[in-house]
Amino acid sequence: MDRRAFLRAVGPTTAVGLAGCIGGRSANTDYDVGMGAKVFRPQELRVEPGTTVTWLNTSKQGHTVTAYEDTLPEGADFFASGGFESEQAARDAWGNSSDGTLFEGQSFEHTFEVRGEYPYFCIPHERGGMVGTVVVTDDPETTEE
Ligand SMILES: [Cu+2]
Repeated sequence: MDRRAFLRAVGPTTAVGLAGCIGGRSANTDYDVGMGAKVFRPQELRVEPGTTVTWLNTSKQGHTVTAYEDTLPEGADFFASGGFESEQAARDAWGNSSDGTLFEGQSFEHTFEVRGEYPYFCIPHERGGMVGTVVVTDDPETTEE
């Protein structure tokens, strides 16, 4: 068998195998920040302005994604799972009825337009250190500011 005939023979099989593999992976990795038992992974995410970030609860516990309102960049929108208008509203709603909780497999999205650092936390696990940061920068590949 010459090389071309060999490629024809194995080509389609290889392509199908790869496509299946990629498809399977994207189903599980179609998010930017995962939520573990008491942790956001990665803890710091760097993105360009205009990026929509997706959080996915990859654990069995319920979590929230709630911005620290006082430390948002100037002009930036507040964000919180449950769609609350303020950090206090999110805290109150969670305290009253666990509103805003993301259960296993549920996701939350927010689009970041304004450059700067966005610290956020999980209401039930804040004291356990479940906090994270989204950094919106023109140069997300660099970790130097
Ligand atoms: Cu949590």
